[in-house]
Amino acid sequence: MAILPIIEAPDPRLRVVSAPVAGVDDDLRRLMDDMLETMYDAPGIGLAAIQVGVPKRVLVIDLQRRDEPAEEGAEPVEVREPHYFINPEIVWASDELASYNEGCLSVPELFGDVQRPARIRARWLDYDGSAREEAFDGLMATCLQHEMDHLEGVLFFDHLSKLKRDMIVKKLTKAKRQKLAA
Ligand code: GNR
Ligand code: NI
Repeated sequence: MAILPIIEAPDPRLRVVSAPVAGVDDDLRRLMDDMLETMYDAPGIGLAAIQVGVPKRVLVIDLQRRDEPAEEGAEPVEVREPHYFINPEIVWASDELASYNEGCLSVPELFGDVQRPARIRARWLDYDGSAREEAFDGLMATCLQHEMDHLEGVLFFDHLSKLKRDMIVKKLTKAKRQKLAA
């Protein structure tokens, strides 16, 4: 497994529309393993393939990951619950919306309240290529929609008011300029 560099905005690669995956094979599973390791290392709760420069409709999510407080003197116990989504589609979304203060590994240190459907039903291919369909709510619904936006080249701040979006883009552009000058 490998930790891959995460692309940060503004970068035109994050605006690419990712292509459907034709088949689930060992190469794709290796990519998903690397994405998961990259996400845990960052750390984040989700990662889309385009964030590591691969324009495929693949994403990973793990909301559970935390180091459990261990017994005195014992090693911390890692609790992992990875989810893999290939070619995900939303087949139903609630009219009811939920707001969450979202962040993004490609938009470091900046946050904004985004409104999205509170509940969704999604269809996708699993790690082994089998078809799945399930309903989600809470943070899982928010995170899955955030990741699926990445597959369309959409970032969370695209959902904010022009004023807030412009503020974030300005900060990102300044941070990038300082990085290039360093
Ligand atoms: O780690 C992440 N946290 C997060 C918090 C609120 C809403 C969405 C997210 S996803 C983000 C990781 C990321 O950038 N995924 O694309
Ligand atoms: Ni993101």
